[in-house]
Amino acid sequence: MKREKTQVGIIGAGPAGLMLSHLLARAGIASVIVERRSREYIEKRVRAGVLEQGTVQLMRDTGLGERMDREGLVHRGISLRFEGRDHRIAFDELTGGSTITVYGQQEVVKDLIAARIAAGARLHFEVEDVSAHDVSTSAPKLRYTFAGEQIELECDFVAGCDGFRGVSRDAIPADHLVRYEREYPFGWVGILANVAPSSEELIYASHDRGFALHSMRSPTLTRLYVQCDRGDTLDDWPDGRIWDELHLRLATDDGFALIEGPVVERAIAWMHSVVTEPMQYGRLFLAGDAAHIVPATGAKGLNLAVADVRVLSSALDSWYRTGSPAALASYSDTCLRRVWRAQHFSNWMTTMLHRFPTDDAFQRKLQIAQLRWVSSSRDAAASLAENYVGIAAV
Ligand code: RFL
Ligand code: PHB
Repeated sequence: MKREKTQVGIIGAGPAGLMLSHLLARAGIASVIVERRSREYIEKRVRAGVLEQGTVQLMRDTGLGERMDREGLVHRGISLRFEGRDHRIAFDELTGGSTITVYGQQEVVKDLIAARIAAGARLHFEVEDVSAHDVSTSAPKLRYTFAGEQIELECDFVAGCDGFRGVSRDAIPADHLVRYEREYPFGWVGILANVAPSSEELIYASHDRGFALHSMRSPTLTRLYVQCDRGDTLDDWPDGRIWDELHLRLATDDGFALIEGPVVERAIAWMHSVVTEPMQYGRLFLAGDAAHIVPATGAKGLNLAVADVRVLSSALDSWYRTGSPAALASYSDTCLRRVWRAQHFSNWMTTMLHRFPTDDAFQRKLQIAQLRWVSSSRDAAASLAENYVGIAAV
């Protein structure tokens, strides 16, 4: 077994792990990232699309803003579509100027990888059998196999940034963790179509047949989602059925025309909320989807991952600079305040916009009443807007 050393051992090269390594490097703290997938795989993984203002600003402030500012699409609002009409939520007017930016998660990941590699980072792809050890001592370790060689990496700290299906949580004794969870009885069939978006802004549609979302990645790439039943497979959703449902659910009284195009990517995502508390055990810190996931309706997952590692990098910086463990000790509580705000918002958006199998006609009337209120009361619309663009203080 070959022995290596670093200050912070990071499991996972998603947005959380890569951004953490980037922020630590700026503070002069060394890290090693171990990722089980290939670089090509993670750069192609199509996921989130919406960056909060704070995420955008962090990218800019840390030298990652150049391509995002050129190619990202700044949006000043979204549309809630129901009863055949659009109801615009004007983020900038309602929040004192805040906006969101549509820039694909895989683009953020590409930019982070390029920046890390240019800075000479130790970023290892296709690493196998990663496990964390001795995390309750002052000498935690990662063990893994890389290029056929078994490695033991001695660290000061371990960051579990390995997503929802990662292994870092396994290093925490079960009786130290509480898991809060809600499964929704539906998912989203998502497609990426090689065609210009049919609308300039995102459209969140609540229809008697279920939810649909019109989003985009660029002036020539449209991202679309339709609510499906839990347990459906992609075989249940040939392209024709997806387009038919999108046309029905996105229809308006004034003849909205959804433009079809070749489907270049398709996947199903289940709507699920999970929080594991606390987000720390000894010298192991969980960040991003490894600690919590939200249903995609609020567009919060990637933004929460970035917010976590921002808190973690500054707490580690404080420990290395002053020797004080205070900021590290409050990491979990600090993050969980934002996480639960985002959980509430994501749950609220999800229940307001989707059709549940148990919903009756009464429930649908309530849903429509709520949608009318959110889009007609300035205070209600401002609350949606404030949460969507990202709350600075929670
Ligand atoms: P990731 O991105 O899952 O990265 C974890 C990384 O760890 C690796 N890994 C391991 N490496 C080594 N050893 C192991 N044993 C490992 N196990 C796992 C994985 O290969 C991976 O590279 O987690 P991270 O960094 O916490 O980032 C979280 C985000 O990816 C996630 O929250 C968002 O994609 C959620 N999400 C959205 N978030 C937004 O903020 N805005 C959106 O608009 C938005 N839309 C979405 C979404 C997620 C979706 N899906 C597919 C669930 C839309 C969809 C459809
Ligand atoms: C996306 O563009 O992929 C997207 C946008 C908004 C969401 C979720 C996903 O709420």
